[in-house]
Amino acid sequence: MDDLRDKYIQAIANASDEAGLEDLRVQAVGKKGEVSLKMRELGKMTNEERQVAGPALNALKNEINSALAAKKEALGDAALDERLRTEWLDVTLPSRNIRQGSIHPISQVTEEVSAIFADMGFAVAEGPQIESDWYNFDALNIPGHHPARAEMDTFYTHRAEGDNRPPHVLRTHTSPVQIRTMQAQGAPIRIIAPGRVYRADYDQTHTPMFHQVEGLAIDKDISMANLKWVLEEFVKAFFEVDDVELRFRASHFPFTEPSAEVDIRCSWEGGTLKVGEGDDWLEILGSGMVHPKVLEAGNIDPNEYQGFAFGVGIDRIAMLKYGIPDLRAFFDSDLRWLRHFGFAALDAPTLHGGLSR
Ligand code: 2NL
Repeated sequence: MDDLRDKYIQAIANASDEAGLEDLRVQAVGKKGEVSLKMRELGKMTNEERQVAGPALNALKNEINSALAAKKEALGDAALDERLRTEWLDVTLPSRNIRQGSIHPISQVTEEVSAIFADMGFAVAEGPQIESDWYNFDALNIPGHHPARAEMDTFYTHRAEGDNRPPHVLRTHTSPVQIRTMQAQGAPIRIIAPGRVYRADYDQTHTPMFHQVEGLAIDKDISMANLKWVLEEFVKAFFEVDDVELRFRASHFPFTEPSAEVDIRCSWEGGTLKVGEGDDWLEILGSGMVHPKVLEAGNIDPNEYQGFAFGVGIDRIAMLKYGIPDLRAFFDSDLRWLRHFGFAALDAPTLHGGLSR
């Protein structure tokens, strides 16, 4: 027994990995191991012999098991120490290889628009993409029977069976964010609400998810003149030109009165867009003075306050500014396309540092 003990305690001490240790366990105390075989011999012994050999064999088995467990833990610690020694990474080092990822043009343009409006005192507001029909429609003066509801190609969610409340919708515009801001903050307000919007439409110029930015300014003496100045500043800064001519065309939206669509003077000479020169007009946004009923839905008194609002398609102005020919490529996640049209990851757009370079 002393020979067995010396042999295995020594071998366990010398084991260099967990696989070798497991082999030793099988050899010593496994079902057919040496200690186990010795224990089977107990049956052939006399009572006196067994009373001595039994406890001694049990003690030996326990001693070997303890040695195995202790060595296994030591080997595990050593393996972890080795991993910690070889796999460490200094996270305080400056980053390298930042060219591997790029900023999507839609993210870039959203940041550019936010920087421009931040400079004019507008905050960025956000809200849910799944909305009640009240926030998406009723609050915006689009009642249940209104044709605009049908025209919007709205995605509806399902209610549980027997639940007769109106279904939620995927927001068809970011206007609900502005209603929520009116209710939560009250007047005065200067916000833009950029984000994803949804309409069930898919062809060359429409995707079922796209991006919009709306703007809202409410105060005691806001007029169309303020709208015109803000939009002129926006278009000049966004297209990075010194001068631009805007054309306001009378239009109609349920949520503004009066309403105007805005075109900018441009040329398409040689197939590339030049903003601010030429004889063409490019429609880029819709706008107007917030309808009194919409102010009321936001708990703002229309006798005390007025405001202007506008909406721009982010995907569309991104295509125009960066010469991106196909809308659907925005959402293909094609790495070659992303590398070609993407922006440097650490190059945040600012008015002083340059929006796009
Ligand atoms: C378009 C037209 C527009 C608005 C959006 C708005 C929001 C509130 C109140 C009043 Cl809360 N108006 N938004 C106003 C006019 C036009 O978008 O053609 N967008 C691409």
